[in-house]
Amino acid sequence: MTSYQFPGDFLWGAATAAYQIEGAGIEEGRKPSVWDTFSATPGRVLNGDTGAVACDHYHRYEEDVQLMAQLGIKHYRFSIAWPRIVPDGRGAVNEQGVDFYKRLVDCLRNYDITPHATLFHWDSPQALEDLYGSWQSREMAFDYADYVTAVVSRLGDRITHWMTLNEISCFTHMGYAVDTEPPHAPGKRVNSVKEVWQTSHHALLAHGLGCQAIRNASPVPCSVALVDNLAVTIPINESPVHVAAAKQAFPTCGQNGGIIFPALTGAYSSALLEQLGANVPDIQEGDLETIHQPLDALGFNVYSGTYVRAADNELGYEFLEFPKGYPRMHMPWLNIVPECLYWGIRHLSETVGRPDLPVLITENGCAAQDEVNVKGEVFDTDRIMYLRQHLKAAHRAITEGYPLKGYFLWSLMDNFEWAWGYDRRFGITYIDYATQKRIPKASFDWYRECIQSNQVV
Ligand code: GCO
Repeated sequence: MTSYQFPGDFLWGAATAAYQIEGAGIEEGRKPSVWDTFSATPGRVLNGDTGAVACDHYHRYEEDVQLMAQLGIKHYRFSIAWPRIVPDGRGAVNEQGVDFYKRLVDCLRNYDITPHATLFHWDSPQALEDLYGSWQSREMAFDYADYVTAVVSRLGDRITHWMTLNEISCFTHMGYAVDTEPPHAPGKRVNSVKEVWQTSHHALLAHGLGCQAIRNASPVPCSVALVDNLAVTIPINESPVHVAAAKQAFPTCGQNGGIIFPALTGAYSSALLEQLGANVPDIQEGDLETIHQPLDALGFNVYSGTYVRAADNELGYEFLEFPKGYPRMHMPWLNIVPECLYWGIRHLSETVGRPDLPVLITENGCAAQDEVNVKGEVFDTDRIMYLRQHLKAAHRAITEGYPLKGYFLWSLMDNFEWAWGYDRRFGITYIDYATQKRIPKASFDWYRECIQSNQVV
């Protein structure tokens, strides 16, 4: 019998992000982010939903921290909203915004829950979009670093686990797409593939400068991580030829070669550079050194993967389409491929070449079509199925010696799912948005049980 027992020091947590849960859009000095503008623009977000109220976490954080305590997590990943701290993007600091995070973190610590703060989860100040087009400008990286200094010098006595940026590919490549409608803020279409890669290059620079800013501003030693949603290539079966094909395909899958490679190795992958040709972004002297900062961990957000097989072609591999009817959760891209978690970690070690770097799963979870039954309960057995399979893949990674140290479930509660608004629920706690009532789902109880027994149940 296999027991899916985890190591004694494994970190169990849950994750959220500011714009998705806080609400209080214009309160206490906060000014609009690009997501406020984007969601207020007709046709951008499903049903015209916005994050103006969201889960009203800004006012209900104590109740939400109690929920975390009930769940038994000892680690909580949340994000800090740049437009709360530096409402104009640069310049004056809004101390009232800082105070909110002081209250939140003090409350977490009262319950013995360690805060892990993401410094940027997509809600950049609208003022900087108006000033210079956000990530289109190199200046964004420097303004970000100043904002980071403002945060860490004020909260560094309370927070020692920092994450710089969340999913660079999403807020750059999905926000400025060239030939498809950008589904994410700022929703601006640029003219060339090169310009898109320029936005992610600026974000990488922000990450590098941000790491330096954190270490300079922190009053105590702290841990610094990047959070990336690397695209995971999965061998159609684990015979050596397909494993080799999955490794070969990894740098050109998604944006891997131009994001995770420079961040963790100091160079864009040569396979990607070759593919991009004239569309390689402008890289100034010293940029790659700045981007390639020492990290204490890599945060890995993982939901799905792409199957690959060995092929008799120039590349030696081919990406496989999902067949019609492949099982998926409640998003078009959420194909159920639980091995993605294992293979992503293995690629970080073997393909990117960083077996030394501790990995935290900073997001894993799924949307389901949750319904509250007549007894007021939510039986999301589909979500439990999804999560259980992914935790088994996590267990496999640890058993084989890969440096996986913790897991943050996405998400603690239903929230504003970006362009999908409130239509898609990723929480293990149901939110009744009309009343703001929190209803723990069956998956909440399941996860509590896993945490308590330190194994997959
Ligand atoms: C991320 C996303 C989250 C999403 C989640 C589900 O960091 O991956 O930004 O905020 O809500 O991934 O799509």
